Amino acid sequence: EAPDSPQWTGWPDDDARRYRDAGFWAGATFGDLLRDWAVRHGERTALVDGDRRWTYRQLDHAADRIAGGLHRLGLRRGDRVIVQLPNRAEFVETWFGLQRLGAVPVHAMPGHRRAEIVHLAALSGAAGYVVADRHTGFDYRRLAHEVLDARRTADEPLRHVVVVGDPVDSGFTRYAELPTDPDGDHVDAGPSPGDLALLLLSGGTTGMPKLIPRTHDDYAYNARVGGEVCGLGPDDVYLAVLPIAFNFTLACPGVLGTLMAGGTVVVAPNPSPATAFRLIQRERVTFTALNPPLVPYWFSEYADSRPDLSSLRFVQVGSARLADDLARRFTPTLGVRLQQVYGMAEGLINYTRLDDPDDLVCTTQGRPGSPADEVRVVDPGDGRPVAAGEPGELLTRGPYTLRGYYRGDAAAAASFTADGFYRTGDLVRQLPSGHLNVVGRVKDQINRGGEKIAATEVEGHLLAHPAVRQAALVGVPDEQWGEAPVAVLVCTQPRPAAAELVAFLRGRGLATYKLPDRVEYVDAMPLTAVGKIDKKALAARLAPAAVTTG
Ligand code: J2J
Repeated sequence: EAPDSPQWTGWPDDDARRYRDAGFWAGATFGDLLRDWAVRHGERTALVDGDRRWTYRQLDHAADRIAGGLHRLGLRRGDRVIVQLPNRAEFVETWFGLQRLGAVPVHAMPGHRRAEIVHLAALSGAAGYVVADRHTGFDYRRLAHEVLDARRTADEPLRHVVVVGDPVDSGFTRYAELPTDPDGDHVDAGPSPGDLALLLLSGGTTGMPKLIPRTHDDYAYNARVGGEVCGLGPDDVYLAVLPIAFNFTLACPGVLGTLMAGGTVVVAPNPSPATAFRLIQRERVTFTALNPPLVPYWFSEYADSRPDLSSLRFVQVGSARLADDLARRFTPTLGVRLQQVYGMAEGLINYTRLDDPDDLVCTTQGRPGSPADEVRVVDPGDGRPVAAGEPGELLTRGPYTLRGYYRGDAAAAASFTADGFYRTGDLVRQLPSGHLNVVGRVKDQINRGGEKIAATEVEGHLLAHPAVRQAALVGVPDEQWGEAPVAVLVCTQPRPAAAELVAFLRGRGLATYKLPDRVEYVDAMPLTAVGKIDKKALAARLAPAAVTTG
């Protein structure tokens, strides 16, 4: 699909021209880029997964093989393909194979279940689904069957499921046995740099999660900016600890930024610090990215096992607010420089710089990566700029920030100002240096240690229970996660037990991380002046010591 296709709103011509003229948009697709890297770095190691290693040339060949195989299967340029794989090399192969074909990966997370995948399939109109056989005790082939069934009579049904590993008797295509495409006829139909390259999942604010359209041009720039900020070169080795489909891990600068620099990507099979430390030592890893809940685990595992972390140049921490105290203890404890990253799948990525003074690194969430990133801090009520240094909602626009969601509705359009700024829903304070301090949120979202939960989505599922009259999902401070979801309910008598409600949500196919940690029952919800459930009041009531009424 071209950027101006009715599926999504691209950048206005003037801006697009500006971004191209300035060289931000380099005019290459990811398929082209991988070919170029293979020419330049052919025999260098691109990718490491356990004992398996890929040179750049081998990764390039793998992308051709996957593109050809998916093409023979019947997938075409522009088709959307849900990719739900753990941190394995096959994610990278598949991703570049899809890029070369011009098909569009839809980035699901390993934790997503029926509710999320069916929604993603419907919203994207996905024709394909690539899954692992099993991972962390969960059978993705069963999930694929459920999704296939749910989409059978849809206008845009799911047509192909590919299983990395063993499809057993599922009838799905085995990844290792994708058909070969000797003619290479997929190559003729390659995508253009302005085409849709991937769909990222939004954390969601209202209703169900939205899809974020990213083009080859804008996403490649996203990765390049990160690489420049971090000073990446061919000697860098990136360890993918967080889910590889996450924007942070893939492109900030992550996997793509590292490959762009001619470096090596190592995938961690699980996020434990013990695994990370083993791989850092074995592969001489130079940087990685973590979420805040992992930080205390790194501290304690480091104290226990005293690994050699001397190869690490820096560690990025982002996706939720890192407590100042943990930030300050980071370098003294691990002997490694810290970089805070405040980003969003919608675009803008802020980084503290590697040569920033300690105080900025420990107390801010960085500043925009690109000189072309525009930021405004406004009063969320009237949209007027706040006084310098005062908290307000962050609005942003730029060469890698979306201008509209994929197949977005009117509610989705409300996420943008008339002049194309994206409303982040985050409350920030901007320092004279340009660094941002994330101080809160105006969006109805809970950030569980980096995993985003759209309150309305879970509330919708709770309201489907026959005994639930009113439901509010509220974030409360949590020692381990920073914030955890609590369900506040008005129920009919006899009210259902918390365990029953959680089982009910699971039964509806909801990802585990969205399940409330606690259920509170009230007789009536506190209301705002306009009659909406007053979540601020609920949160205040729940935060200090939980008071249960009703
Ligand atoms: C406070 N809140 C933060 C931070 C994100 C890099 C890093 C993160 C993401 C990401 C990403 C935060 N302190 N350091 O995509 O490439 C919250 C904000 C933001 C939302 C975006 C990347 N870093 N956040 O987390 O799309 O509320 O992207 O708007 O998942 O996470 O969430 P998401």
